[in-house]
Amino acid sequence: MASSAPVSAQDAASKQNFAIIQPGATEADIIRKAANVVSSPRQLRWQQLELTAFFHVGVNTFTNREWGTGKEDPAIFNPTQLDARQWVRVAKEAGIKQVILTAKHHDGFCLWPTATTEHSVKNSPWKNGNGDVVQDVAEACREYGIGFGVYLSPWDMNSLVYGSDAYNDLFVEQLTELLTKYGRVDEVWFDGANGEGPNGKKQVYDFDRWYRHIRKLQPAATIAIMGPDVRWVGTETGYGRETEWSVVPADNLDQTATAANSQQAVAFKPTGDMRGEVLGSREQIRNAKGLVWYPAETDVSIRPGWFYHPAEDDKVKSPEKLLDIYYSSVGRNGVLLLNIPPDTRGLIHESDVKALQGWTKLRHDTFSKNFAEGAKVKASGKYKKAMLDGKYETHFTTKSERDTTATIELKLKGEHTFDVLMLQENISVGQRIEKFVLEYWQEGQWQKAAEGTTVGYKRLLRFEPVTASKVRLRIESSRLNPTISEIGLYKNALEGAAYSANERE
Ligand code: FUL
Repeated sequence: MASSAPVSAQDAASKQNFAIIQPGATEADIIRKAANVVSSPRQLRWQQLELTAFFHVGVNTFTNREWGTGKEDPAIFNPTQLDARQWVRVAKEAGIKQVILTAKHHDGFCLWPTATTEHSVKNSPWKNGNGDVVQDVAEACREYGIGFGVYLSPWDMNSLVYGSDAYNDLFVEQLTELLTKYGRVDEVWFDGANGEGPNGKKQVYDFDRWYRHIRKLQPAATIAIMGPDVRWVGTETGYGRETEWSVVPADNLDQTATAANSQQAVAFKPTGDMRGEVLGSREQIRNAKGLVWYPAETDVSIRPGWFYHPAEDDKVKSPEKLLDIYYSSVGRNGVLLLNIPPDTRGLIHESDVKALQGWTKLRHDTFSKNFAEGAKVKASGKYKKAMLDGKYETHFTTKSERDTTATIELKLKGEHTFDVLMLQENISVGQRIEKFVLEYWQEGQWQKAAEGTTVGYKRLLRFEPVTASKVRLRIESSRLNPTISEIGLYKNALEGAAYSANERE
């Protein structure tokens, strides 16, 4: 008996992570197209990581600054006990699945012995100039079985060719080194800063060329932020949007690349304001010329700054704050990118380790028991059991595409107290749900526990604790037949955490 709704081979082949809207398309056509845009395989892999980390380290660690000048003496980079295995182990123990190292920040200092400049670890006393932080981190990631990514700042305050075509060539050489010498690279992270170089000139970045180069050398890597695969959530607070669509308008889709029908091609360049309150509502896609799957990454630092500063040792975010951030990033259809900056010893500081351990315990204590497990499911649709089979790839859906609402009733195994709802849509089919309500049965009637708008890859909602043996999820609005891959009910390990924080600014 089939207990799942697999995506048929034909469906899978015809589904893409973009759609072109022809002039004259009706609103209904556009909504249907939006509901059928899906994540690319590399985007799906990335989304399923849920937790990723940044390691910001470099000359700023030693000058106690957030941004350097490009004039630093490489000799100041001199960690006494640098141990990348400790960084990766600490991250892995916190449930982090991929890390991104600042191979070069805006100051231009390279953490690997590059042939492109003298401004690198090869001219620092650390390991007598024979050290390579990129290699150390890449190897530790392989050893611990987690993903590895690089941050390479386009802005370079040190390079004398910055502001000329030669800089674009130099940047390609730096990418070549990073993407060919260290094994598999899973993410390349470009931020948007574009300041002046040493000669006062600004650079016109040749992003198209860089993207093509990355696709050629590491086709599975996601290109984030100033890149086509992953979007900045619009704030550095760790708080995503309550309504977060992964399908957003893109009016600059390259029609030629798209016509070639190749997922390898980079068919669009990110533009537009990423800070808006909602980015992919019906109103926003109504006049779009194209649509793309462009999911949100939520970056935040565990400390006030991105780099290590001793004065911030007692300002590390608490386990409770990190839990709130977890609900508001991973729980809002995003991937969390949590920065954990190594200190001047070259170690993750004890304060950060302690906070991460506390956070991990809170998540474990909350999510290890799903009160929906083993429930009897009543729903007007197909593959009801798929919602509780622990497999993301299988999902419940309604009987036909026209059924854009659904009621899913769960008779729990006994009475339980819970205050967290977890929902997942199958994003290999598309993101569709627009409005849902969770109700529980008490005193002979249905009472509202929580309500929400979008779901996407994962939605976590907190509410005042309720005690019940019967709940129902009503999907009130969806762009096409909705899917639910998994459903969960949990009791928050943190008392009094039943609030929905909104601290985007
Ligand atoms: C920003 C940079 O300017 C910060 O220093 C930091 O690297 C952050 C993640 O991206 O644009």
